[in-house]
Amino acid sequence: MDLTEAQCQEFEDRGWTVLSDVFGPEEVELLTDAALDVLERPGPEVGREADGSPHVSWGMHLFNEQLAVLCRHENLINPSRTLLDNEVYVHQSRINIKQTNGSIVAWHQDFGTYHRVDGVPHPKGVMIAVFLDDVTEVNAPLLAVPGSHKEGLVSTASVDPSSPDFEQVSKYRYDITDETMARLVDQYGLETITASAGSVLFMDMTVVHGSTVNISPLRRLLLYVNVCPVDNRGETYERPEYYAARDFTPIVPVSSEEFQLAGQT
Ligand SMILES: O=C(O)CCC(=O)C(=O)O
Repeated sequence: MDLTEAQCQEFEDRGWTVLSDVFGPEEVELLTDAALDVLERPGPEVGREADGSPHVSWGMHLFNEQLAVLCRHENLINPSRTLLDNEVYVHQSRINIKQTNGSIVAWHQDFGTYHRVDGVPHPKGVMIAVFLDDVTEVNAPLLAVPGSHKEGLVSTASVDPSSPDFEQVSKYRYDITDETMARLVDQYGLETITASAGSVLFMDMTVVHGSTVNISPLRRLLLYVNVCPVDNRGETYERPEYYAARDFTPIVPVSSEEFQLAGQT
């Protein structure tokens, strides 16, 4: 599978494109089981809500073989290679679960931290999201500013004493100020990204995005795979590998058949 010219154009103009029915119900189930398993891990790669329930797990491809194979899946890698016009490596992967009362994700650009903390030089990379639940307007969809990738880096650093690893690497947050957000939304608008389970989002990693608290009873489980071209590697290694890659080997895509076989072993 690869992207059409229209999908590539949409990615370039708006900053993202969504493909539906990339994965079928059985594959979604396989991935959901794998993701829920990883979220049971004690950490430190698992981030938690105030009540102790998991909301994120970084570096899923390092802890689960099925999820590792997903990160090499042809349906993720071939479109990314087309969009970036190069071979790619996985800079970061994560599981994001927003259960009932799952908390907000502040406005940010993934590239903000990748650049300032991990030393990724250029704003070239794709944030891929694999939808494992149906996401509608009611269960806290991703919100994003179309066209904001054209602005380059617009986030600012602020000290975040509430960060669990404040003393190590997450002393700063790279959020978007209220003033910048107001200007961007005035200029470009703000949209929800809704899609059914099995869909895949390809988003430029400089797009400004975030999400609200999920007050619905409906779970929202997404897998994220952030890839960069192999000539745009992280050059500083302050954070553990589950946040930021050490392996820059170009990914060799695996077929859907190989992916399904991985689930049977
Ligand atoms: O899934 C979400 O609500 C946002 C996650 C996100 O933006 C991120 O992990 O960078």
